[in-house]
Amino acid sequence: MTITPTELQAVATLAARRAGDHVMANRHRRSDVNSILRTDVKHKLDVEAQETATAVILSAFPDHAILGEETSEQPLAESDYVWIVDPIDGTINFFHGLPWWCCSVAVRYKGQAVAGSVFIPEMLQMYEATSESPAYCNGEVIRVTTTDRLELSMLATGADKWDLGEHSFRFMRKISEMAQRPRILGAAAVDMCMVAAGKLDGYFESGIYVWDMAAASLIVERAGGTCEILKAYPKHRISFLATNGALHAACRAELLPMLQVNA
Ligand code: LIP
Repeated sequence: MTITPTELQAVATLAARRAGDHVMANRHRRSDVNSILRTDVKHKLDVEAQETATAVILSAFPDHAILGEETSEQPLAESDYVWIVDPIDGTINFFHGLPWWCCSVAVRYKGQAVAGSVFIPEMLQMYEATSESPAYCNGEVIRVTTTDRLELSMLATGADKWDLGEHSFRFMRKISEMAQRPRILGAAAVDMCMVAAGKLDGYFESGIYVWDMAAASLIVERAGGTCEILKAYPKHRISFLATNGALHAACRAELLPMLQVNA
């Protein structure tokens, strides 16, 4: 690899920040959507923020590939470097005015995560990591918790966008039984950054997308935690677990069998 992780990190951070700044400057347009679905919104600012991040990435690395939430159906350019962009993770939160959303930019080299940045504009927090660095929040090194008792843990989960029925409720019930307190906060990458920063002990969702976790999973791992795709589905959809490491085996043992029966 000729480009260093630090160089890639700088561009990831700039792309996430510019995307977030664009959304913040247009917060008055939070109802400005292309369509409203039963469990999702297609937001104009999602599209614009992805264009903003893409412009930053391509001006630095014109021949790199970009997988973005808003353009995930398009073919990828041929490159060893693949950037993965979630322009607004937590779109529904943003739409309702809840500040728990972020802009996430990651880059993989030959399939391995090399750098990732998650910008949470309304909290003024920038989370970053490379494959060779610790994880940082606003330049300060962060670490996961040392909680090793599931019944004393705080675990975040989410409502699967495509299946709000019994499938989702089974997992929510299970997380509630496992943790001291469960939380459903609505933005996977923000939740994972909280795991990295030692504010949550773990996070699980039965159905998210690779762009929801690409940057934040590297940040969790570099903060000492453990991340795992428990199950993969077509079109970049996954069941995903991120923990402080100490709780990983216990969480996995509870959740994985449920996924095996839920084809
Ligand atoms: C969202 C996730 C959230 C999950 C939603 C959705 P988006 O991402 O961050 O945790 O519950 O189903 O995937 O669509 O706002 O980028």
